[in-house]
Amino acid sequence: MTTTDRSRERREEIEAILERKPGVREVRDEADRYTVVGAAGRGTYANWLTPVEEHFVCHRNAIPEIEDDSWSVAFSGGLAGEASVAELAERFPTVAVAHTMECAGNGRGQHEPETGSVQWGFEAAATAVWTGVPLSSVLRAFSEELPEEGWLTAVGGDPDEEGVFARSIPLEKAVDDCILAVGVNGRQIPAEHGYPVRLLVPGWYGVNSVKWLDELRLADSMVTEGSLDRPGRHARWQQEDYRIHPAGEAPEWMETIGTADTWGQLESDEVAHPYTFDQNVMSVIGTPDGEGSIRAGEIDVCGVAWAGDDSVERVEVSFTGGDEWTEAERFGPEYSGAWRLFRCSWNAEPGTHRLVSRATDEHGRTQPATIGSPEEGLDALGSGRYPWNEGGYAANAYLPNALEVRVEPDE
Ligand SMILES: Nc1nc2c(c(=O)[nH]1)N[C@H]1C(S)=C(S)[C@@H](COP(=O)(O)O)O[C@H]1N2
Ligand SMILES: [Mo]
Repeated sequence: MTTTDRSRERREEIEAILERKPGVREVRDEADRYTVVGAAGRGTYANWLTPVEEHFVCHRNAIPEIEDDSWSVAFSGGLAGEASVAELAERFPTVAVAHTMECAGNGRGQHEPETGSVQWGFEAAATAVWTGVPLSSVLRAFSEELPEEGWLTAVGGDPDEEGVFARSIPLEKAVDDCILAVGVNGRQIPAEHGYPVRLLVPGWYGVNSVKWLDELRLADSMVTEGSLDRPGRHARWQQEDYRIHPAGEAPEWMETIGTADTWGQLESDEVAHPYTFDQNVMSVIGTPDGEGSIRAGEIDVCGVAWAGDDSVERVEVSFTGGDEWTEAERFGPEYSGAWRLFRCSWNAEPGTHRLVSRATDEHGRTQPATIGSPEEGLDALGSGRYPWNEGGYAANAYLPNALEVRVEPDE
């Protein structure tokens, strides 16, 4: 397929998604390589549950045409066998997990100078309830004996021009809380979200939750070139893309790492170029939404905050662009891997105000105010800035997410 054909196909796919999902809008992708739509407005972040119509979509290849649940998942490496989706659903218990899906490129559009690819602001985040079967039960059933440690590689069924879409996660995470999902928010997973089955990795960046799951492989190491029994490239999406590295530095390929925690990797010397696994602490204000103006008086400022599989310990809101802070109250559902709602009351006086939120996770890590410069490299973290990185990954600075609110006198 030529680049123009691929480009036309992508445009058609995006148009069709926009028709099905009124709550999203297209996001700028410089290279036109991804199918990407994001939440259309801030209102999404004033609710705990994101309707599928407002849930962002992100993938690289065309949606594979899959007819029904006779689609099967193959097990390989330290696993053996094959199971159709219908069989999986019948054989294993049905469970549900709440998960905040966040693209590792969320906030990429806030890097200055600009990095390539999809220019997300904060709209590549959404929370849904995914239903399916526990991955731990499946792995136990399709292995002779599960080892204590290892890596599970998930391969997507989407045709990739140069190889496969494959991602590896530590076995420890796989058996802890991952599921093979067949449903979302009470209905069958729509095609663009991975029908008929996807891996769902609660609290980790979206890229780990492989859609249109085709194969699960258990091995001692994460995927490297030549480690799958398939033609083409295997390791691009694990070892090259989705790595946090300074401009001009090629990420070092690794077989295994000690800590998967993304922020932990950034802080330690073990991994020079962190992998994007669990999500960094983040928050977004949902209401007021900055559209139009509001009447002066006492109002509730409401939003969501998350920290991957860690919990959110504190949320603060500033009505003065970050000069003074008020502690917000966390409320609503509390699930590991999903965001929490926050609110605080604001006595809005006439004028224009800059509202911003910042969250702190259970390890005491607070969202930095800004993203650093390319020259600072990953050391920016030491001076309290989120590291500008060439792929624009895992950014969680709070000032770029500030919103302006116009308040009219209340007559
Ligand atoms: N097979 C496959 N799975 C994939 C992708 C892909 O390109 N192919 N994109 C990943 C990325 S980058 C993200 S952010 C999430 C987005 O999931 P969603 O479209 O359901 O929101 O899917 C992930 N799973
Ligand atoms: Mo993504």
